[in-house]
Amino acid sequence: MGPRRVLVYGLGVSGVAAARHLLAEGLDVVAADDSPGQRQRDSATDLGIELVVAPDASTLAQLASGVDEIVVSPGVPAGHGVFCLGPGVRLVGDVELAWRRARVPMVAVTGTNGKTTVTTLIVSMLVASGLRAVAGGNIGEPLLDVVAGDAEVVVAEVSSFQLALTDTFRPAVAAWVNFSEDHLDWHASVDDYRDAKAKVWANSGPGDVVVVNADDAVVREAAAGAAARGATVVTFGLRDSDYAVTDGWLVGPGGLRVASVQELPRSLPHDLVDDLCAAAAALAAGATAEGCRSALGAFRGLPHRVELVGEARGVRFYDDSKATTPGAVLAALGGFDSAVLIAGGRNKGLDLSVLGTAADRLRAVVAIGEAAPEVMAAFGGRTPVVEAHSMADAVARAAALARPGDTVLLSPACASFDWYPSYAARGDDFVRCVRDLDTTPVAPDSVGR
Ligand code: UMA
Repeated sequence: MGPRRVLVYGLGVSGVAAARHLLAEGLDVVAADDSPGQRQRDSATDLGIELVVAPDASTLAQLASGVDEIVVSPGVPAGHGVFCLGPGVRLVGDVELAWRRARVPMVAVTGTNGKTTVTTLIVSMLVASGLRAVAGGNIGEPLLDVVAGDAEVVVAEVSSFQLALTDTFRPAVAAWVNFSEDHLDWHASVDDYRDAKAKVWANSGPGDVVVVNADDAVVREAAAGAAARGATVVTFGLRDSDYAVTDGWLVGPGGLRVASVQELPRSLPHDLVDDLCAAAAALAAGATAEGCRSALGAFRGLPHRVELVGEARGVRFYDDSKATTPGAVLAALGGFDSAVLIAGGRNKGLDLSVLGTAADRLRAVVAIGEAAPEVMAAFGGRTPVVEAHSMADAVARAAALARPGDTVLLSPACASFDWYPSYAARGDDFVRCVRDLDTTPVAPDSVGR
């Protein structure tokens, strides 16, 4: 018998979905939220459930003692009181709840960078192969809603926050795109973050496929456990992997030609790695090589991810506002020989000094936002660095520093919340400022090249 009364902590997108599904199953649901806005209050009213606002420790303990399980929203951080209630309290996340209800094969994708792109590609590859595939999870649509739909294959983008609260989650195919430091404002340590990610393979065994970045030591090491339990390991990477680039082709096991690099609208190094990962996962989940090829040929990238947004006097401007970690910035810079980097914002507790390792690819750096001093220190002496106090100022300074043939790249390594409500708003502002420079509009078929 499942639990009869459940507390849903956090009434955002995933909390509302969890409450709705549990109510429909006949459970008693109560919600708690530390800072509910009108939307959360309206949701509670619509659902007909009690909403407890910002419970203190004793109210929370009392609430917990009256429920069988607590559904914790992914945004509730590791240090929150809900994680200190003691061993008698069962905590669960929405991904685990969705998994318990899933009736069709599931593909999971995790990683520090690129997981939304890979998830999107896998769905397109499966759909182009004639399968009804639907994406859910961190990408936006609550996974509980997706598993309740009519998909033949569910492709779940899963974050470390979501994985931390899984237990029996066992996707048939699970890809771990890459690992680098992130979310240290949520996780207690980088080891805690890695351990949460590794839960994507915690239950993988015979019959399951784990898709492994061959060039990432952390990912490789975690895969060893899954391999020892009998899971099939499939590797991807630019070279020396089951899926790799050979003679200008994306090639799979047995010389399977998936797509020619020339026919891809995007072919920066990190694009190709994402493509290889997606093809490996999609083929393991029932896609055809032709389906993969057609999806890759049509994929022009997602907004704010190394997106070409303008050109002026021989300088190309790229919006990579989604890059909120140094790892993402280094991956993006790997595609350019000479760039002016605009970086900074609100640091998520990460070590920004590693940005300095890309100094030889950089003409100059424009530091922005709260983390500007850390960005400046990362390049101290090795690269010219200036500070800008608005996006317009940053774009104007970057344009002045760039020479014909250079790239200006907004790739902040930080969250946007010091200046903007979201990374998307930051990217949109960058694009506006670039357009104000009187740049040449970019033809769609040149995006991301
Ligand atoms: N809340 C509390 N206490 C807290 C923190 C939050 O009560 O300590 C409440 C907030 O007041 C709010 C609610 O919880 O009412 C918000 O819940 P949430 O932050 O868990 O977010 P959801 O709206 O449920 O959205 C979540 C994911 N959000 C996070 O992981 C932070 C969404 O990923 C996901 O798309 C959605 O579920 C559907 O599955 C977003 C994200 O930023 C896009 N993900 C991170 C990323 O990609 O880097 C991991």
